Amino acid sequence: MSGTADRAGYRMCTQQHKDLMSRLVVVSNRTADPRKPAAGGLAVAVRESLQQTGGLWFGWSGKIREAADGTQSGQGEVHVQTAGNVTLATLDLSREDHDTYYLGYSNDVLWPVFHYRLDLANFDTRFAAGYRRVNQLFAQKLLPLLKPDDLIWVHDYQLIPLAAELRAMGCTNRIGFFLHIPMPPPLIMAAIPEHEWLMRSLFAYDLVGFQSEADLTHFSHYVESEAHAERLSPDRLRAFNRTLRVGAYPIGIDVDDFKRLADSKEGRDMFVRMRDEYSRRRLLVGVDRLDYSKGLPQRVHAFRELLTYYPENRDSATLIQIASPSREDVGAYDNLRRQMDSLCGAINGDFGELDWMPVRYIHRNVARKRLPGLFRASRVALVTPLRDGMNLVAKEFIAAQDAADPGMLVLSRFAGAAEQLKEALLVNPYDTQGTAQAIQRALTMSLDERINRHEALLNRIRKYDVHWWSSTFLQALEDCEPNEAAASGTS
Ligand code: ADQ
Repeated sequence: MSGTADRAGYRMCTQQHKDLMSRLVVVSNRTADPRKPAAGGLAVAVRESLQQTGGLWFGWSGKIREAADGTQSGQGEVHVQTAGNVTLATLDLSREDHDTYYLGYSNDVLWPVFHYRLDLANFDTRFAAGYRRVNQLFAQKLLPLLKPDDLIWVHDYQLIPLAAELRAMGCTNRIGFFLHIPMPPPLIMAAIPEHEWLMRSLFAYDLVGFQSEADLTHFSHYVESEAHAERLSPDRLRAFNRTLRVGAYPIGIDVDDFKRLADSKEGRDMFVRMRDEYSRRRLLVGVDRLDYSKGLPQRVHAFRELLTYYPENRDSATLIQIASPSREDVGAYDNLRRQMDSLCGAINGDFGELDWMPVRYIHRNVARKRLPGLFRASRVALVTPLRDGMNLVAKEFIAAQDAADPGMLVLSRFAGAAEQLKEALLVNPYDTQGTAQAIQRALTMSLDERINRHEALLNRIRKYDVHWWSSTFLQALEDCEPNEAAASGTS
């Protein structure tokens, strides 16, 4: 990873970043009030970076504005709100834009393809038009709010063409982009009818960051083979008359913050409740959004194999699988929900006893403050996505453990986190028997081995935490030379 910066380097970056004169402008599909406790890694990192410099956070309000006459006129007004030294600027979307940009292109084209699921993609041409229209709308509404030396940080797949749209309107600011989800190999990317436009759009940024070295390699291969990009140095590519800096910046968590949550009264109460409730059992845990990228059916199959081939786990091993509802208005998610209901029902029917249910499947949101106690009470975490940009649950599980008696992480080799978390038990989630063997190994691992592995994992997630991630990315963006062709755009 380009995480070559060591702890000293990280401190220097943070210090330099605090001294920045530039204002930070963050753009993401959704925003959040930075004064409220943040739920995920992105919100934590963005909140902290914004609070250091003061800044602007721009995105969709989450609201759909229906125009009385059915036209597009319901959208476009920017709502500005101040939250401490951060300004939140949001806009509503029309029904048509929401359905094509968000449900359509973002969630029914880019999400499946970037997670290698061509079979689930729906290449409807109206979606691409809506996606471009909303990125143009974002650019139009953002431009008047910008100051000349603002540093702009754009997040994720919903906003790939935003810099190209801004450049076309004359914006010359430094603009960075971070992709939170995987970058697929060139031939998978090439299945998207608009792939050339999308990848060319990325060259309107000054810096593009990926979660892993594998993602960075896929992007480099794509632009070298499809766009004849020239590699100027390990982190600089030239194509479309632009020089782009690229790097792998694996996102982390705020380890101390998560540990504090584990040690809070609620965290401890939850731990004691779970430990007492399952004192005769061995607890396994999975926490995910209910998404087909997370490999949930394969995980339940692997757990079934565990009970079949290692019968000593019957009447003992219990899997708590929390799967929060997600994108329920996209068809593929409905199928997954039905599949999970049936798989979990079958395993409980086939193996359950009057006083033991092998799987407790919870299809609801669980409050974040309850997670650390649940993680600490669990002997094993199953983080087995079929593809994942990073996966923060893997890191949260490590942070929540008791270092004197830690639980073990079973981690998919296809999660971005696997590049960093080598001391976890890495599995191929498609190989359900192999995964069952790894789970058995985790359940029977000696205390010494668990302690050693956990120590190495904890050190790594501490070194490359969320503060390292944001400060290293922003420092690299600051260091980018103003691009001679910045205003010419690439679209
Ligand atoms: P997500 O796909 O949402 O994020 P992930 O990184 O696992 O995936 O989780 C984000 C946060 O949501 C974590 O803090 C986790 O605790 C929380 N969470 C997940 N499921 C939950 C549940 N059922 N109940 C309560 N909380 C839950 C995208 C990419 C990832 C990447 C992140 C950050 O898909 O690969 O790691 O962005 O870049």
